[in-house]
Amino acid sequence: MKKVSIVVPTYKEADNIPVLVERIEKSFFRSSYSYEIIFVDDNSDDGSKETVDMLSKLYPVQIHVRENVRGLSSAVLKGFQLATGDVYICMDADLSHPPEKAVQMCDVIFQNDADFVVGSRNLPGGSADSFSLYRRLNAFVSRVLALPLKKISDPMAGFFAFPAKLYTSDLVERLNPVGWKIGLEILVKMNPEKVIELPIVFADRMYGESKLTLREQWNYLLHLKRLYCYKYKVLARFLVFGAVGATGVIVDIGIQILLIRFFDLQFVYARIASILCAMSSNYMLNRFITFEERPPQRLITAYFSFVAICSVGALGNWLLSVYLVSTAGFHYIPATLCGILVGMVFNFVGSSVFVFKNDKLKQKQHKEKEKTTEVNTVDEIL
Ligand SMILES: Nc1nc2c(ncn2[C@@H]2O[C@H](COP(=O)(O)OP(=O)(O)OP(=O)(O)O)[C@@H](O)[C@H]2O)c(=O)[nH]1
Ligand SMILES: [Mg+2]
Repeated sequence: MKKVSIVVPTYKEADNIPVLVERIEKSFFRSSYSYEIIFVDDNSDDGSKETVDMLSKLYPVQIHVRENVRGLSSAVLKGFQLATGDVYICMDADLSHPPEKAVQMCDVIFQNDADFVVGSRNLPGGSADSFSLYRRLNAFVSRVLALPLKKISDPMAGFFAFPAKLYTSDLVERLNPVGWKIGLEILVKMNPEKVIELPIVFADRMYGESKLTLREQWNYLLHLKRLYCYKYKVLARFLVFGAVGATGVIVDIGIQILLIRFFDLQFVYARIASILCAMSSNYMLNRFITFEERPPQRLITAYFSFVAICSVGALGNWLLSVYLVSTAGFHYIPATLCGILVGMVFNFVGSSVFVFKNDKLKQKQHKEKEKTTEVNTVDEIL
């Protein structure tokens, strides 16, 4: 008999736990699978542990309470680490994911040889009708942004299953999630051959509060950036670097207008100030977005090397465009574009090599630190 491990991350879900266990038991009782449920709880202290301990006398359930770590993704990974089944399933505790679908997901894995099964809200037969307009719009934009990573209808899904044998130690090494979308992370990094989606009707949570916060939305963007850099490597990072550069142009022009119009500063000085502001904002954005997983050790030194590199890049940009116009007979617009491109490549390479160094050991340490300080819940953010 095949065994299924159902991993459920929980934070303050004591009221939902008994209902969830009952519904899983009921559907698996009629199936040809045995199961275990592993709750990974981040010290909710709301009776969840006592509830599961009591239920464990009747059902194959256990709870692992983490005292000092917080975070949905790392909780799910902890659950997979403890799992002993042939198939791993991840689902929410709040009954948004119909527990009855779990059996069907296993059937699809065993009978259709699927490598990954996703419970999708966006297929015919599935839905998330109870979502507010804001959440629907949010889900739509998030979905479109994730499309180039994996072509599935619901890349945001938190209800998914895969055969345990695909969860290799090599995969675990490469997982580095920020925020909530652990399913997408595993999908991109496992890169399973046969992905099958099943429609699910997503229900509003029954009890308890949502932990979806603005911070999570930001984490999602950061997560996408990481996955794009994982999949498309240097090209993705270069595009992010370019986007940061474009914001620098806006800062440069904006500050210049401000200083000249409202502070009556002479153009020469306004120019110095606005260029410095743009360089500083570029540095910060690159530090916290483009190269966010490679924080430099010495912030001030890194800042000055960034400014130095960008200054050389700007000089190169100027020299090349002037040369193209005066000597090579280019029109000034293509000449300027060539100058910008070459300057940007120079800045990017210089920043990657000298400012935000790709030191594997330090990145590993940073990743470990991130795992233990992950914050996801609303009460810690407010
Ligand atoms: N272990 C752990 N579980 C968490 C944490 N935050 C949320 N969860 C659980 O992860 C699952 C999804 O969280 P939800 O709050 O339901 O998030 P959501 O589904 O996006 O939002 P709503 O359904 O509107 O509440 C639930 O089972 C939560 O209890 C956390 O920090 N640690
Ligand atoms: Mg939920």
